[in-house]
Amino acid sequence: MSDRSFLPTQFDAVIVGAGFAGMYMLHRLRGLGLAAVVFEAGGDVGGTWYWNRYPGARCDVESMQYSFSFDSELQQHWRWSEHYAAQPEILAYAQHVAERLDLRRDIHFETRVESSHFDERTNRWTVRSSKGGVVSAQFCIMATGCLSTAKVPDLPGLKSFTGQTFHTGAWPHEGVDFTGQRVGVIGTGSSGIQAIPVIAQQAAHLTVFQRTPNYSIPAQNRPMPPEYEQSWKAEYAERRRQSWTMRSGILYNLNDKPAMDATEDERQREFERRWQGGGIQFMSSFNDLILSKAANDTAAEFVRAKIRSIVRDPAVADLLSPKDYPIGTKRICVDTDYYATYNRDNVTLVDINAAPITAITPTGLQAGGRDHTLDSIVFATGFDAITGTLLAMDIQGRGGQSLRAAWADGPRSYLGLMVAGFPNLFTITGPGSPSVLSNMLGSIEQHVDWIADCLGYLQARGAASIEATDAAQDDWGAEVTEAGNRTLYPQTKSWYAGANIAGKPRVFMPYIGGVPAYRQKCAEVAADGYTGFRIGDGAAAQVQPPSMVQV
Ligand code: N01
Repeated sequence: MSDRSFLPTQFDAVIVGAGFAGMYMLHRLRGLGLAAVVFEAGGDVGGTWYWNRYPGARCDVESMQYSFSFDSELQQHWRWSEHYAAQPEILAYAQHVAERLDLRRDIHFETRVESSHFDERTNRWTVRSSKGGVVSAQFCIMATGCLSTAKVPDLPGLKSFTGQTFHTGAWPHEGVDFTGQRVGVIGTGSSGIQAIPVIAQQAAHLTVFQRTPNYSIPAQNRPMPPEYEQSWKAEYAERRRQSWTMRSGILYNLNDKPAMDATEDERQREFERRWQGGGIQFMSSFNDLILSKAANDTAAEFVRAKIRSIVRDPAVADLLSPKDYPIGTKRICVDTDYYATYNRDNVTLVDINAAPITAITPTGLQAGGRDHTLDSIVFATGFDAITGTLLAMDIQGRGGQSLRAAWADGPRSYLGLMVAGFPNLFTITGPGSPSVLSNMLGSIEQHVDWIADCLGYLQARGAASIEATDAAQDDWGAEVTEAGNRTLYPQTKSWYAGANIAGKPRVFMPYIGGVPAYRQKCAEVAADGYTGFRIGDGAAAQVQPPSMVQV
């Protein structure tokens, strides 16, 4: 057996990240006979599901759809225990896939990529890892995820806290026992909303520090009904195809009627039906909820009325009710018992919009001049989304231009797949693709398949490089912006637009034109010989390594 701590320096491709994207990419590249290596910062496969182990972590896309479709045997034999799978089960699924496809032998764990530089003479990328290793590869494929750089606010006194602090996106693997503790949770996005009800059951007292209330729909989670599982398995291929015709890439029943065409009674009945059905399909109650403010207001008011009916203290219900942004324009949350948790005697809600946190103290925190004594603080404060992880690396393309400089005014890309000036560098679910507005697993598969087909094409042609043209990138950027502007999304300060990170350019990053339009565009580009890309002929030079280097 070869020593796994030493690698030859030459590869056809380096893949950064061993979440679902990196795993499937590796599988596809092997199928093309390409030599590929994966670098992964974590200790195992799973990406998001490796890191986000906070109590209550669960997917908001139903299990039957949040899974790989490329392996028919796998989707037939794998059994999900719940309608919405919890994090341990999704991680177990990722591990099962790694074993089934024998992926781990080409993955180097606990190895963070620090830099990746393009050499124009050789058309190759030189990739350096945190362990000091250097490899060279013709292609560099970023499978780094959209929500992988956790963000802890830079609050004064943070280091002075004598209790424990946690971030939901980097949760200790051994778990945390909050029994008997006074716990503070800062943040009420999807992660906070899932964690709060579970922590409240364990902690002596839970104080939730809320800056912006969020709209949340009950998951109505349940054990997987066997007949539902069977119905999917009987028609998996066809249902997957149908899901690609849906804007979100998720198959569910979209009501094709505008909200304002319905009577008040019809609207209430439809919203109620969706609320009882649970989950993000609430936003498909009518076809214009993200397009028309009047339509959106009716859905938002329905949720506010639900909050008032669940939360006993009217003042708390009012604080929990979002009022100043349209529903769905921050990622809609999906919960189990979130609002009802505020009826518990051991839960307090603090409005840090009115009374901001001014400092973390040795014994807790100060908000609005008041001291809150805490044993543990949980930061559910989100991520530097979509671009954060890419920009944390030192990526340099043609002429030594850094990605940070190229994206100084916001990310620019062609189809979210490639960036002009960065030949042979691919991003899986990058900015400008449907990514976080879609079923991530479906979008990952589509990107990986597109990239693999593209590399197969280049291989057959003996090409050395592929690069997005400036013109194609500009046109696509305009399309992404226009698609965003046709919706209510840009009206809201959200992580979709970088608004949660100080100094980040305010650009609506994902493509909201829908999965069908996007898939069609990608397919047409490929079928037409990769229009909008410049292909450089002549084989990539093989630069001989000085020796084997440690990675
Ligand atoms: O992060 P978020 P998240 N002081 O950015 C608050 C996916 N996901 O980890 O809105 C005080 O949404 C911030 O307040 P505000 C999903 O795509 C999916 O919860 O900026 N508060 C907000 O309340 C999701 O959207 C699933 O005013 C501060 C919260 O922290 C994405 O991940 C589960 C603050 C951050 O919310 C991110 O969700 C979990 C500060 N300095 C996550 N900084 C499912 O599949 C931030 N906040 C169900």
